[in-house]
Formats: sequence, C-alpha cells, structure tokens
Amino acid sequence: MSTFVPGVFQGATRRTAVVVAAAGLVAVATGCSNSATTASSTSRKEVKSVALIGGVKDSPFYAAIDCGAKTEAKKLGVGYSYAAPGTFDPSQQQPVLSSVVAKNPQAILIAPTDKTAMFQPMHQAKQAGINLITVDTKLTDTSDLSSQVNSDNIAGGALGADTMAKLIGGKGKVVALSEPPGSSTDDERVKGFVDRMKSKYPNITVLTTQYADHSAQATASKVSSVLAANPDLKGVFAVDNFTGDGAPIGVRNANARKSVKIVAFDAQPSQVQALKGGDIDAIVSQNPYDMGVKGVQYAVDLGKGKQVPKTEITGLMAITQQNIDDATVKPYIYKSC
Ligand code: T6T
Repeated sequence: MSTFVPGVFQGATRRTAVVVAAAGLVAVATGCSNSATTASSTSRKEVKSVALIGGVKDSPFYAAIDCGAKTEAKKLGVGYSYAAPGTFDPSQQQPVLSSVVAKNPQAILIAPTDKTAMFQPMHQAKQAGINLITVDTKLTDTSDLSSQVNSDNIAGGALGADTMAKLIGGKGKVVALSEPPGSSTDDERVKGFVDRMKSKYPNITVLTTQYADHSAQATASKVSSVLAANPDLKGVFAVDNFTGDGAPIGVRNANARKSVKIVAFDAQPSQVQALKGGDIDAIVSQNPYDMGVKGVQYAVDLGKGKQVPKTEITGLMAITQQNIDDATVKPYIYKSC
C-alpha cells in the first residue's frame, strides 16, 4: 500500500516538492517558479478589465482557470470576461479573439490552440495596445507576450514516466497517447515522457506515440490496435482529457485491464472518478486555478507599470488512490465556480 507524503521544497528559483510514497512509489511534484523580466514592450494603462480566452468550451480544466481568474479579478476590483471556442482549433479561436479585442480590454489571458498559427491574430491584439499573457499553452514566438503562466509540461511528462515506471516495476512496453502535434502542452508531455523513459529506465520499451484527434473513441481504437500488435503491453500514458477518457475504454475493450497500467493527465471529474473506480492507476495533475489567479495578478500589475515574471511555472502533482483525499492534493483537483 503506497502512501504519498509531501516532501520538502528545494532550491531558490524552482521549488520542487519530492512527493515520496512510504511504500516506494516515488513521484515528483513541481512547485511554482518564475523568471523576472522587464515589461518593456507592455502598455501601461490602468486595468479596468481583463479577458480570458480558453482553449475549448466545456472543459473542466479551462473552467478551473476561469474560476481562479474570476476570483482574483473580483478581489482586485477589475472587470472580467471569459470566452472559448467550440473546439480546440485556431480557426475557431481566432474569431473569439477578435470579438474580445473589439471590447478593448487592457489585458488578455489566452491559451493559444496552436503555438504558431495563433501568433499573428495575437500580434494584432498586441498592436491594438492590449497586454498579452498566455496561460497553459504557449507560443513559439514569445516576443509579443508580457508573461507566460503554465505548467512545466516536460516535467509533467517526466513525472508521468516516473509514476508509470514504479507502477510496472521498471520493465516492459509502454505507449504514450496524444493529440495531433501543434499544442505546446501535449507535445512537451510526450517529449518529457519519452525522454525520461529512455534516459532513466533501460528495461522499459517506449512504443511509437499514438495520436488520436481530440476524441475518447479515437483514442480507444488506437489503444486496441496497439494491444493487438503488442499483447504484452504494460502501460499507457494519456497526455490530456480526451486520451485520458479513451485509454481505459480501449484497455477494457481488449480485456487487458489486469495487465495494463494507465497514467492519465488532469484531475477533472471524469479522471478522478476513473481513479477512484480503479479504471486508471494514477493522474499527473496541474493547478489551473493558480494559472488564472497569477494571470490576472500580472495583468493588473502590468497596468501599474510593475515588472512581472516572463515565465511563471505553476505546480504539478502525481495523484493515486492513496493520496487523492490528502489536503496537499486538493488544489490539483479541478473545480469550476
Ligand atoms: O491538459 C489540459 C491542458 O493543459 C492542455 O493544454 C489541453 O488539454 C487540457 O485542457 C485537458 O483538458
């Protein structure tokens, strides 16, 4: 029976909590860290309102960012709005951004749905004098950004690898499931997972990553295909909600639950229920509420001419049935408000 015991924070600029299970299941949760910067390219106008644009509607993850941002905006006495596209797609997010820009907020927090395609639409907002802060996902070209507030997704993938390695006893075949390349978060989680496995676990074989397209059913059929070709598969790492919902379906359809461990990402209600119900074995979770709080704080600070961190790394936590009810895990369970 493994029990997670929160460890000690280390280091000055990056706090890393080593969350150590009494019975040997070791996972690392990464705390907050930031790097200071001048806000030279930022317009200094008193902030009357901040807008948040999520990656997709009806997502518990973005609803949690919205909750943190809304709560902080109320606390600081500034106006606030939230909008998101119907699908996680830059062609859908661009018109949402345009309609938000037309309302002329002093700052926009946005989760870009593509790290390159969203640069130009966001550049136009910058040209209109609006301060831009990315939350969750990032842009490749950060020249227009006043700040980036997000998880360290490379570390998130590595945490998934460490958690998986402990679950499968350090040996066997595993596979990562993701979305079509283009989103910084999913791409970095896959990279973090694969690189960690290759560098630290010589007896674990990482199969070719499988890409579904934002659908639990598409993920389930990918898992079934991998299992048909690799009946000795030991583990599946799902990097977001769609793959996290689809992985247990695919494993169950193949009657392989007894032999395949599943590590998902994001402690949204469906994943928490799957964990408590034994359909998955662990979750690597983020702190979207804190992304919303920090994003609004920095937007308001910029309006006052204060410096803000160019990058703010929010926390990660590995969650299992053993620590799901711990107080330290609570901030990593997604809630809307
Ligand atoms: O994993 C999160 C988020 O970090 C990612 O950018 C997109 O998918 C999620 O919203 C999962 O719901």
